[in-house]
Amino acid sequence: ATDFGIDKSLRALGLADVNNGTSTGKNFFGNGDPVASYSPVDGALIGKVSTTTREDYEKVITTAAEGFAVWRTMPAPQRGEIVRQFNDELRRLKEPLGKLVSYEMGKSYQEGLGEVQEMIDICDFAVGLSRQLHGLTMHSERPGHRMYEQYHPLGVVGIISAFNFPVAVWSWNTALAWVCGDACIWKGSEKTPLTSVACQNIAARVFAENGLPEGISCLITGDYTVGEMMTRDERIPLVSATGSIRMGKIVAQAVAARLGKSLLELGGNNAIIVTPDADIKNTVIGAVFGAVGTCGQRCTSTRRLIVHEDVYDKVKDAIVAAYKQLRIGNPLDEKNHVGPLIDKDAVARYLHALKKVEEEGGKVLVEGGVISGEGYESGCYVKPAIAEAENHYDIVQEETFAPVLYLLKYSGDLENAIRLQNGVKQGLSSAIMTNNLREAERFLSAEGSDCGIANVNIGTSGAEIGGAFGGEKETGGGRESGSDAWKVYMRRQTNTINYTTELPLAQGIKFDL
Ligand code: UN1
Repeated sequence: ATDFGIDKSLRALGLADVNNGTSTGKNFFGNGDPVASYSPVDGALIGKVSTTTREDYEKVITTAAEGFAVWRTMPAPQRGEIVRQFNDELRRLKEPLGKLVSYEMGKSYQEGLGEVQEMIDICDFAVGLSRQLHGLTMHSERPGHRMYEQYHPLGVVGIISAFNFPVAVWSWNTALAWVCGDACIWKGSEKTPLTSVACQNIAARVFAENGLPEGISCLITGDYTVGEMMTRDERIPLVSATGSIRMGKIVAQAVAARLGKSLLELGGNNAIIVTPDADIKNTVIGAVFGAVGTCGQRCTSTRRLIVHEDVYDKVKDAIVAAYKQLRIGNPLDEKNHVGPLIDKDAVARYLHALKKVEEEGGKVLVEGGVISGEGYESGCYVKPAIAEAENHYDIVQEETFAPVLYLLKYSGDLENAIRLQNGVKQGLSSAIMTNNLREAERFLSAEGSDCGIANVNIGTSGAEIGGAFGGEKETGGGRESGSDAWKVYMRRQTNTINYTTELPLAQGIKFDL
């Protein structure tokens, strides 16, 4: 794969030897069978990464625990300084890393760069946060007593991330966990193992240059059985998992069985409500990017468009016309909007959704299908499709990780649209397009959207790192990234100090000896 500078990027990321070889990366023990990474862009083998055996895992967890013992005693602002250095490396390597993300995962180069930008942003955020891990002080009910709370590092944190954001989601977790004083063990997706090794190499270098133990950042590789080693391991107080609802339920149960904490960021079934007062031009931009960006493989992708009958035909025509302009092809070629799906299984699920929506009575407006011929040899390129459907269809109730957009019609009051929008099991992201203040505020009110993210006059995807990211219901309830999401990576301790010569009991209890 010499086109588009892939080899050069691999070299810049220290991955030159992975070309058809086996890489273990830095500080990463892997003696299991190697997993091969094939690019969905051109079907080529990019490299192989060894997987983690049970024995390897024991070494990793020991190394991580040793790393944690040192790291937790370092003042938080000094930990922030390490994250700042890590971020310098990300800035320096933004292009090669963005390119590798694009090549290994299939999203457009612009989106690959955008993903690395999210890493840079969260690191900036984490550096500032390293001086702001604040607790509260309280007034004690007893004289001569002081009460306050403080946040301590939690321990070794497990991170399970998905193929669709192979680097950003790790960094949302790890940048915060690091300034909070935790060591991290990351299991990236087995579909994108090379981006994981690239990130691990950067982190390992920064820790080594600062004379810090390697175990503060660890990587494990493999399928769900490797993830299970972490979810069942009581030495891991927190498991943060991003992926499907099916996976999340398994993780949650395994972690809960040992009373550990889990942070879940699972599927979405995100809708944009388009009211009669919507700006149609902006609606088209928001909806089309939301539905076809990352080839519909974001957890925030727009799956449903809930349009008022008064503007339905206008919106429908404008969106269908916009889809005709879409260029599908090699995502490294910046003239293309849409790259491939991750693999052939994803293509099969996409085709199933198209078949199912018709079987349930839907009407296809923009025909889908797999694209073949020159430039499309990987078999993973598909046409973004649109179908008119109804919210209660089984297939509409599901999250299909592909560029299939369902057009739903509502009539009457906004309440009807909100009912449809909330009428799914998932609760991640939502949006309304309207210039009507009353409608916008109702959508954001307690009787409005039930999602973790609710936007006005922008689409459902592309959240900034500064806000807490996550959703309700089957999306899992976790919050990552900005706001006060850092608190989950620390343990809170309430301290009461008596500086008198007496020992009065709380609640006025008398206990005379
Ligand atoms: C994901 O798809 O798992 O809001 C994360 C967005 C991105 C993150 C998506 N910032 O679309």
